[in-house]
Amino acid sequence: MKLQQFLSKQRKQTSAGADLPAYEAARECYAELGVDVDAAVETLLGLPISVHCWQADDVRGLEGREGSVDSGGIQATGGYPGAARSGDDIRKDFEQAARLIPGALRFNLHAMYAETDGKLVERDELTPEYFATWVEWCQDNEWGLDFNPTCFGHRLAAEGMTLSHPDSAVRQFWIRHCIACRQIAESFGQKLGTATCNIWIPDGSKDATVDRAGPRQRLIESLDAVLQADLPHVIDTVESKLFGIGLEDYTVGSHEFYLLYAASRGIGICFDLGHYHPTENVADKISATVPFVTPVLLHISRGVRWDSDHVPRFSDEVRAVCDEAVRSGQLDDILWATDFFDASINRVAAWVIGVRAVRKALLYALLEPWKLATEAERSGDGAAKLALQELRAELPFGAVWEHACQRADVPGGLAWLTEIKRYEQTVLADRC
Ligand code: RNT
Ligand code: ZN
Repeated sequence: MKLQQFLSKQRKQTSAGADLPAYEAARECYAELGVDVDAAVETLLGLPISVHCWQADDVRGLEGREGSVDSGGIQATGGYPGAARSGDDIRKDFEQAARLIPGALRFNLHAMYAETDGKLVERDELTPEYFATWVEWCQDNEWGLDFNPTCFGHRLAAEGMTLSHPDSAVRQFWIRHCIACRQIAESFGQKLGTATCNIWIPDGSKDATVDRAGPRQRLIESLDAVLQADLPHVIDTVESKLFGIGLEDYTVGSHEFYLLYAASRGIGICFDLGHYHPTENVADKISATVPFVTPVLLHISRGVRWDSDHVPRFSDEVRAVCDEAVRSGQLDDILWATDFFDASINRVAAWVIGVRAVRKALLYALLEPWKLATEAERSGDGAAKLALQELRAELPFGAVWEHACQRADVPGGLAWLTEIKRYEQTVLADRC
């Protein structure tokens, strides 16, 4: 069968809503294992995922810079046509993506997406007014809005140092920028609930670093200065990284550094799935962290070799993170966000695939026969526990996912891809 034929058949199936008996059967099947499917779907659709704006335009931002941003190893590769060229394009693209993603959403902006009407505004002079259109748009769509200082892609970040820079004038610039960003996040929070303000910096060095303590000491002082004001609507988080291209030997904001900084200052931590050793288990960090540091903000991404930002999939790793988050019983202390960029495929589709994969993995976790498995584990029946984990792959998960999509009024199966193709032909094709 040709792909086109398959897609049109998919569309018919979905609009007919013919999956109800399948859902009923799935509900019974899970109920036998002690899982309440209706409750799982309810929880699933209520958990907000904060979707990053920077997938739409290959992390270019709206400051009028040429080319993509590569400082700190952030580099989108690929030349697929149709990248967003303006705030309006990004909004339009995300509206299309959101129509195809089930469940509650938030939007996540970087400071370099300020809309200044052509005026040059330095990053340390940004104020909430430059984000007014974003705020109104989120209000209209009932999405929350999150924020990030942009400490890369700037002449004062060109040496690979920002908040830990040895030159106090450079450091002060980035401190002022981060303070401005917290104020902007506070203004978002006042209008839309709360807003995360997540700090990631590219600081590090390429080779044979001899002063590892100095930059870290300076980073502590800078962060303390940034966090001085008490802003009730801001959720502050700090994000570590293992290395960046050109910063292979040393990262100032390493995992240990930020985890301990967050614990000592009572702020949150951000775990980005692409920022650890390839065999390091991010899922295991959740239960080790939440007793001490909350919230845990998760940047769902997919590391492939040296790139930390491929489109997430319904992978073992993402499923394990979702499993651990659900098992922790502390979903209120865990915040979901995405962070990836792929310029080699349709960018709106990349958003849809990545965010749907996270939502799917969350559903998979919420449907785990966890009570039975813990019972087996506690009674020392390791074989039963293992068998139950294996059984998960045989359960009628697809029927529940299809139902969740219908509940959220978005297409199931591959039917969403038809919408993307239509959008590509009618909107993206006109962009150059
Ligand atoms: C960078 C971090 C950060 C983001 C960027 C844009 O490696 O993951 O979270 O701000 O990806
Ligand atoms: Zn990230």
